[in-house]
Amino acid sequence: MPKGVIAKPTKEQLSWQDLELGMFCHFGMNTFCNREWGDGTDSPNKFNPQSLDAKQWVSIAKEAGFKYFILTAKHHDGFCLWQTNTTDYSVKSSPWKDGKGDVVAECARACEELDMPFGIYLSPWDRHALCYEDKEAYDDFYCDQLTELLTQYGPMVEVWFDGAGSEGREYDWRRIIDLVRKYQPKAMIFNMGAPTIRWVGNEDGVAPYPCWNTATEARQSMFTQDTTKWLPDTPLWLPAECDVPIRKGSWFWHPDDEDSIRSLDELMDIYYRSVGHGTNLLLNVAPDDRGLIPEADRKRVLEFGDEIRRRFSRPIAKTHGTGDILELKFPDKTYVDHVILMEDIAHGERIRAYELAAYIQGKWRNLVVGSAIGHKKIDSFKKVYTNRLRLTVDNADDIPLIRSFEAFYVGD
Ligand code: FUL
Repeated sequence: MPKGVIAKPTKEQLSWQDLELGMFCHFGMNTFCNREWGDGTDSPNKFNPQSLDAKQWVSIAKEAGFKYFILTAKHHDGFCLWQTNTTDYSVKSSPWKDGKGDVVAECARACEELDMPFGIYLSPWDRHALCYEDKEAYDDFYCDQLTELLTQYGPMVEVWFDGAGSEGREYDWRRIIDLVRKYQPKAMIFNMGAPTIRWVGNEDGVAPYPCWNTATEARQSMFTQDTTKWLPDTPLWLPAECDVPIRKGSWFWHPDDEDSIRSLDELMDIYYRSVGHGTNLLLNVAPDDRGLIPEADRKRVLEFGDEIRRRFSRPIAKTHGTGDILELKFPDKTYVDHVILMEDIAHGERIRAYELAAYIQGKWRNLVVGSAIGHKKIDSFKKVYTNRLRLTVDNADDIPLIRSFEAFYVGD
């Protein structure tokens, strides 16, 4: 077995990978204008959610089993959801709460109350700010906005830097990243500058397989095949995050398009191909113009959480161990149709090839041939009746460390 230098995660990356499931929340001027990308000219008068309740948003996330929550503090239209001193184009100029409201503060408070890690999205591309044309002036402006967000709203789990609209544009990433490191050293940095997590490269919520935890590049946005230019101190351990909206084709709420809400089967398929491929899944659920998550989305998100729990909260048996071969035995023969494997990635991603087999009528029958395990691999197969399963690692960069090997019977 070759023993080279194996990349390892930081302890913050490790805990972030354990979160697995996050809720993304796109809310802002677009919510009131039936748009996905405002051009920055919509009047702040339009922003007036009559019943905004961030606690409802975060409670839904909590109840469904999501483990972090990310809000669009500013989207491409430049409208700021917090009481910023950098521009008038914000909640301050809106009729909502007589200009005294602060959506970022309400989300941060709800997250704190419900013990939900909180993060923000701050679009680098800004279609409102006049200074956007002046690179240096805009870098100052953006850094000021980021500083406000990083210093006034408590601990952050993640800062989401969206590459969309910024193709070909350079920002002062050194300065931006240093701000995150200074004020929120534990926060994950998404895909730009010196990221600690990378974009999976699509907006379908799915990762390829294998999706290794190490990478030296990732796609910048949906609008270019180019990869982002990262700073030299970007770590090699760079787990992927899969983002996807619950309503097909839209990140913001639009009236009368409940039909676009993904079915439970579609969401489960996404789950298998994101979390089940060892990445995190960030599912977007958008509040409407009342400032509430609509009932239809709420229902689907809760069904999704229930289904994950129904399938995977009660293993038939589980074990862990070290070495190339690990067996999982049950007291009695039973049906099995899923296995969940986790590597102890604190020591790096070591396994490169593995097989799963079941002992049936006196013989080992092969069920699965795989490559990466990493943080997690969910394998589903046609049900077998057995009392023994076996994991064989065929290729690894160092001694395999299996954090958990669990078997399930999910049924139809
Ligand atoms: C994209 C943006 O253009 C979308 O509006 C959305 O914010 C998505 C998460 O990222 O690149």
